[in-house]
Amino acid sequence: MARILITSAIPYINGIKHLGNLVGSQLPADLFARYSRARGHEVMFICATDEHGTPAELAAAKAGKPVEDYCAEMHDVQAEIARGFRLSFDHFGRSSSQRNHKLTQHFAGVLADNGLIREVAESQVYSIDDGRFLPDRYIEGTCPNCGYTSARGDQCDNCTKQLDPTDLINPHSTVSGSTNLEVRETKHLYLMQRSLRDKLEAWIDSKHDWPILTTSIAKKWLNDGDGLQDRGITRDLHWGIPVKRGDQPWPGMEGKVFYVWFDAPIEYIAGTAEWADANGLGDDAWERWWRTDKGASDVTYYQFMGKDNVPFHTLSFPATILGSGEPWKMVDYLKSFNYLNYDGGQFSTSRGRGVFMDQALSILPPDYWRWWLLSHAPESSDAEFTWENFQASVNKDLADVLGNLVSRVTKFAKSKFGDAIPAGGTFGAQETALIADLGARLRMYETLMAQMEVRKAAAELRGIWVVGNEYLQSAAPWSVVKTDPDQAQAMIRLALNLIRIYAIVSAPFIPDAAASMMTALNSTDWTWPSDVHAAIRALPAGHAFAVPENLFRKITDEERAEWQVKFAGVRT
Ligand code: B3M
Ligand code: ZN
Repeated sequence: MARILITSAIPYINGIKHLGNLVGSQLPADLFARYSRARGHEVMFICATDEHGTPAELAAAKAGKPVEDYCAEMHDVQAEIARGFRLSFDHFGRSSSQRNHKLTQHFAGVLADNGLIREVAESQVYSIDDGRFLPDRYIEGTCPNCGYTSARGDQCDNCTKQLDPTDLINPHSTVSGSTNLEVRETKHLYLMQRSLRDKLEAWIDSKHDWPILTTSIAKKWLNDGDGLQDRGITRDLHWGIPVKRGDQPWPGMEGKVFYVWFDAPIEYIAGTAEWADANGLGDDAWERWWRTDKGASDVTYYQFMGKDNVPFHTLSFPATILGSGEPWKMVDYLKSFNYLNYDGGQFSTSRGRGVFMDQALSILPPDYWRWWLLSHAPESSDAEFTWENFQASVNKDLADVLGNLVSRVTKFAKSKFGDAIPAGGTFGAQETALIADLGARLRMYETLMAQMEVRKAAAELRGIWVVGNEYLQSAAPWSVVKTDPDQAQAMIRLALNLIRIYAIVSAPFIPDAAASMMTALNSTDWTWPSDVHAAIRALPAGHAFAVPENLFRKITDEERAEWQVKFAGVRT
């Protein structure tokens, strides 16, 4: 039994995420957490909402709510949707927690003590009428590059050029619309990442087994000309973690907060402390996952995220940890994902294009989405959601292959042999061959799951379902029962046990269907079928079972057409 720490990138608080966000971090992390638990490992699976920065403040202002209230409400909304998708976090924390305040201020303090923080004087746009600086999305104006009139302070959405607020022509405040702006000097703290470059490189180079996507992004930012810059870790904002040096005030930094990307990854640690607090446990309970001097040296730590988050997790966050000089657990394996596109374009939060998590659950149960998303995870390249593909996968894989096997076997068994597993006959050549095939496929499935090869593992699982169907097709107990009822009983005994094995191994992908299958089989024994010979005989003759409700329904062509229109958003 190993100890496995798993974190998913923490979703921004400002709105409900779409399916592309889900499949890029939280869902595959959940798959791996469920699988690891099923194999008997001790798992700590942490996620949280990312509550700071300009997106949170602006979304709250748009909703007409104080930012604290907005974040508290949206946290509950996201937590509820996560439960709806059966995401099995041990804790879903909040980056605005007191735990994160304390830890973030602690890290800034030790980094300063270690000489890794410097103060930089900068020019920033200040709004006289609003009485505040206007960073990032707080300012809009005309793009100096393309003339687009709604370019933001950090980027032009039209031509994608990265901008500085001071670059904008005719700028105005997005808070008040005021054009009464001036450039003022302000001071910020910078983390001196450059001086940690060699340490970071050595650390990245020691990760021989990382996916190419992860390593190539890390290396690009490490080596590209101006890749590894010292980085501003403070902002002139109201909402956020106040800049302090440990628990001491930081002279000259009054009224400033830490930059959202400085505190967000620290929330992985703080979220585990929140978990301990929520369960009435002491500090040692979370420190044994995070402090290598307190038991975490035997933890293996896995992170899951979309590719756009990789630089922050391979360079910035490790710079914080390495720079602290303290014995914190660092990531062992970083699984990153490409993008999921939507029906010939991109998912777009601002244009409402694509399927969002709440909408998905309003039309179909979570297993349907989990199966499609995981079996099409954007691993080696970007992937695309189309309604045709979704309909085909659900109807074929789930309804025809798995669902049909379960309903056919249980209904036939009940009608011919009653409510208990029949006792007649013995396994013959066909059964022996199936058991051998199943064993080999299960070992392959385990290997792929351990390697987090999500798509390939899904394909192998589908293969495991298919061999059961092929067996039934050729063994044909429904015909054999007429000539050799004992042999038909042996086949059905095997098939009912096969359903239990399918429930256990499928549960990481489709937990609800797996639970229904186990309930129908009247079993609570979720022991992993490492020994297929034993597992195929686990439910003995005489064991009662029931016919479950239909596990999966098919998606009709009419539904597909209707949803295609409904989720198209406003195309431009
Ligand atoms: N909230 C970005 C995102 O949701 C950011 C991730 C933080 S991980 C520490 O994609
Ligand atoms: Zn532009």
